[in-house]
Amino acid sequence: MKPDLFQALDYYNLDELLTDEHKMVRDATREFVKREVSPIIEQAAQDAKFPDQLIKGLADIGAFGPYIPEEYGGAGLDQISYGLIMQEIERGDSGIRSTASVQSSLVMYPIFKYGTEEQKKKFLPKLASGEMIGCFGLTEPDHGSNPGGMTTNFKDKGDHYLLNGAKMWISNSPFADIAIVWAKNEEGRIHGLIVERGMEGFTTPETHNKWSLRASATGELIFDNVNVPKENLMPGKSGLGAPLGCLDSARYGIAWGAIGAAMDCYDTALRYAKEREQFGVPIAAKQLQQKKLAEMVTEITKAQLMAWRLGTLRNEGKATSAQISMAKRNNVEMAIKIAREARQVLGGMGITGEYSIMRHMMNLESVITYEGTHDIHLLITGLDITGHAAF
Ligand code: TGC
Ligand code: FAD
Repeated sequence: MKPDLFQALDYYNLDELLTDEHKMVRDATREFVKREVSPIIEQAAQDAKFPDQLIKGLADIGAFGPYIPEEYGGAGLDQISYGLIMQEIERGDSGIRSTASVQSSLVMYPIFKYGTEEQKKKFLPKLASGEMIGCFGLTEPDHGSNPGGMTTNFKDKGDHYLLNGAKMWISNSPFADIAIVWAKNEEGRIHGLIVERGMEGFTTPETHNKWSLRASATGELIFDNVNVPKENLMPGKSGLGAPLGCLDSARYGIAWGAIGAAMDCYDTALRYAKEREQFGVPIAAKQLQQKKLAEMVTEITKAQLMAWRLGTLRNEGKATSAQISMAKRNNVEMAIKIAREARQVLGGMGITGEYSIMRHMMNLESVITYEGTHDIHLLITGLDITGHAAF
């Protein structure tokens, strides 16, 4: 892969809206990605192997639980810092951002929000330091967009719960130490359970042959009469709103992350267009290539403004789920379109692993599907503005 010459795009001087802390956190993450992620990520994706040597560095830059309070091992940062960290990591690779998103918003967040003090003390510091990795099991083979239909269930056996069922498409499952599992009790009410590797009857087979998110490990969670201690149920919230509340936080992170992938594609295409000569001039001098590049810069700038505004609303506790859905949907679509256009700017070279664009493009096919598909987020906006659920 070519050396990482990335230069960030800030067409509307958005840096002026950031605090010194935001810029420091962002620059530290950018430096980490250049130093640790860029040199190894292409090979990891080609080999379809999660580069677990990155875990400690991700923990050190505060990517695990950026907004979780310091007393539990988190970085105690605000929502803009969290977003900027996701942006910079996804600039390197969506799969690495996935690991950080899942750890922060889908594992640490539910334990922090819905867990007991004992659960927080037991798990959060180890998750923040990367000593422990978690995953989040909501999706099932027959229930993806409609998680409320889940059949994974647990029965009260007096001194423990008996868990049965299966989850699929679970990021980090093959190597996770714990899984946040959403399952129905005997009354059909959804609860979150912390299932630990090593519990008898709990297995996590890996899903192979993905063309997307190849540097991220994806797998299943199988529960065959698993005895889960009662103290592993998170008591703070039940019902579908509990997992969906975690998704709000993760979807917000993706709205920023997708900007990172788009910025990397744009930056690569711009540099290539200035260097590559055809018909005696750089292709950047041709109107058709300028149209592509000018539209990319415009769309990235709009997405940056949306993410920044959403971050300020989240800092004030005012962002709605529907506002988050709109930003996730818009920014991921923006990124995937830019990846496709940027690849064309590179001609044949665009399909090789010499450049990051094709990897981003393939990754974004997962990003546009997980955490709620493109269609589902549109229907969430539809419900919000009309009052009619069309799911
Ligand atoms: P509905 O009846 O609308 O809602 C049920 C209850 O949930 C509440 N609620 C929310 N609460 C918090 N945040 C949200 N975003 C919420 N949306 C809804 C709602 O108020 C209600 O509460 P209550 O108290 O009245 O019971 O539920 P529905 O069954 O009609 O479904 C609505 C729908 C389709 C929007 C929802 O099911 C949905 O979002 N589906 C998409 C599923 C999804 O996003 N799955 C993601 C799996 S995790 C993942 O992909 C991780 S990838 C990680 C990575 O690698 O980065
Ligand atoms: P389906 O729900 O079957 O949807 C198929 C198609 O139908 C889609 O186009 C969808 O938009 C459309 N559709 C569905 N319902 C409607 C409707 N009402 N109206 C119109 N169109 C509709 N899940 C987890 O729980 N944890 C994870 O860590 C996780 N990681 C993932 C990692 C990867 C790489 C991938 C690909 C997925 C991951 N997922 C995870 C699962 C992801 O959230 C689901 O794939 C997603 O929610 C969609 O579910 P589905 O694949 O079953 O598609």
